[in-house]
Order: sequence, then structure tokens, then C-alpha cells
Amino acid sequence: MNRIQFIAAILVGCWVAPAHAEDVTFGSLKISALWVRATPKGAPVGGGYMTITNTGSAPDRLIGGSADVSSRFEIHEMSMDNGVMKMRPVGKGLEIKQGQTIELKPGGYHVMFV
Ligand SMILES: [Cu+2]
Repeated sequence: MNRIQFIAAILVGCWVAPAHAEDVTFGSLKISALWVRATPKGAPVGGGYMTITNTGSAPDRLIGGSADVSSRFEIHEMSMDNGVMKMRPVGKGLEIKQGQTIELKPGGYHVMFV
């Protein structure tokens, strides 16, 4: 199983307005619709979103990454807990099966720059 090494620097050019980046092909992974949400000045965290398609013949797994603007780069998921929306790190990363497309989006899986 390959490991995704996510290139966060392309996402994180701007924190004051939503920022988008060009599509990226990384081996058998097609990464598109990359964007980061605008954050207030001094905010301790920021969210990043994208669509990842695995065009290869084996599953892959998004396990983390790095960014110049944050000391930690985490993969999170949102879920409802007794009527309250919560987010937590995805412990073992996010599997992307062969041929599968996953969407990291507000309210679901996302990258958290901490
Ligand atoms: Cu989060």
C-alpha cells in the first residue's frame, strides 16, 4: 500500500480569504478541488478540503502531511454525537480504495492545520 504524501504548501498560500489550488496528480492519485477556508487572524486552526481519486490498482491511505503554516497537519472527520457535531482525528488515516473518489468537505472528512 502506498502512502500519500500530501503537498500542503500548494494549499496554504493565503489565510485571509478562501484559497484554491490547481489539480495535482501524484502517482495514481488525482487530487482536485483543493481549497482552504478563510480563518480569522490568529485562529489556532484552519480547515483544508479536496477531492481525491485513486486511479491505481491498489488501495491507498491518506495518513497525514505537513504545512509551512502549522505545526500539525491532521486528518479529521465530523460526526454527530447526541445531536452535537463533533470532530476528531482519523486515527489510522483515510483509506481510498482502487477506483474510489473521496471528498474532503465541510461537515465531513477534512484536513486540520493546527
Ligand atoms: Cu478538524
